[in-house]
Amino acid sequence: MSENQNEPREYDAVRGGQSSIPVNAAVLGGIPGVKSRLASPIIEVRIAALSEALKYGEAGLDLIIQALHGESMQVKFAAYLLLKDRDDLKIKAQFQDYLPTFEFDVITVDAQGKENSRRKSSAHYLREDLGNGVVLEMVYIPGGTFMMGSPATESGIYDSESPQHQVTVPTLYAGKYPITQAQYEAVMGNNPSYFMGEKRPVESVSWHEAVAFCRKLSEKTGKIYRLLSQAEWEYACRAGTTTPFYFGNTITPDLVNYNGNYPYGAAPKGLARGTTMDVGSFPPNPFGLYDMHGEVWEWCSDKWHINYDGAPIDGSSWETGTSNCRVLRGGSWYNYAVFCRAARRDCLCAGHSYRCRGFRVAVALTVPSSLSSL
Ligand SMILES: [Ca+2]
Repeated sequence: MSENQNEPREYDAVRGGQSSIPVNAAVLGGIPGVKSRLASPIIEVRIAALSEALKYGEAGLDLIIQALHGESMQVKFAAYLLLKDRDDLKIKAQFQDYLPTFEFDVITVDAQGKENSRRKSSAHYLREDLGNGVVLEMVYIPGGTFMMGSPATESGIYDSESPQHQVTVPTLYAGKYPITQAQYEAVMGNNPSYFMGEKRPVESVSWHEAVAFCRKLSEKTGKIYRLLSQAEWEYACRAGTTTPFYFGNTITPDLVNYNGNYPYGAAPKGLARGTTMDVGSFPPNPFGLYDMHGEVWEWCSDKWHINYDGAPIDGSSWETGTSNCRVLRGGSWYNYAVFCRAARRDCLCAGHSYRCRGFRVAVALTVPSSLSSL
């Protein structure tokens, strides 16, 4: 909120002299004032009140912790941003109950594909109940700025990955995995996949079918689910890395499901599985997203363009142009390693489908700019 938070709001009564407080009015300032604002029907007012609560020590912290239990995801998330860096076991336990996180290892490899670092990390995620025990997990992706496309020095690059350009992506949630067959069936009531398995990614879906899934999921949940834009996809895939893969300068079949007969860089040949695998079979990227490289190509929302001349720089989907094709990212079980690079782009007519193409979903969460940089 841009307005001065110390100014009275229309529902505040300023206490002056000996006059009594009007019935149903709030006192500006202090914990009572914060509590009153936290009861406001206006989400932005509630979020601003959380920031104010920080001024009031333990009592204020308790109010922020209580906000984690609320109904509004925006308010919960604002509370999370205010609390997340506090090293307090009481707070961390609350996160697990009301705003869950998951832990994972972030792995990097050397030029030959041998592991050369491993660190523990964690990410916050949302759980969407799709019924019958089927859950959709959406991982928090903090907004930021990155260089989209491949540098001229990268091996195996295509013209379609250039010019490299700076893009700013707003905060979003992205699917932890590509949409699985169980999730697709729970929403659409059918399963078009070639390689059957409820934990395997759904494939053989056209762009139109992927968009229809998002529409139906939105109706079911009341949130706006959609495909990722290609800018969001690449930003989420790179997760702060600038190498061809989030693992480093190459991949191996121990890290990614791709055609191991055709490795990248100095990595040795390896397994070509010739099929999809259960999602989450391989280590995730630094954001906690799985299977971005390989497994299935992922439909993005954008229309196809042969390069990035004129591309949006705000993370939005590129909707202008006349192409009937839509963008696919990340490569698949079928592809050589070079096709699985973070920068690599492919396309297919929106009505076509194939057994190496699936999708991942995104959901936006509006976070006030005053909090998004916390
Ligand atoms: Ca993928």
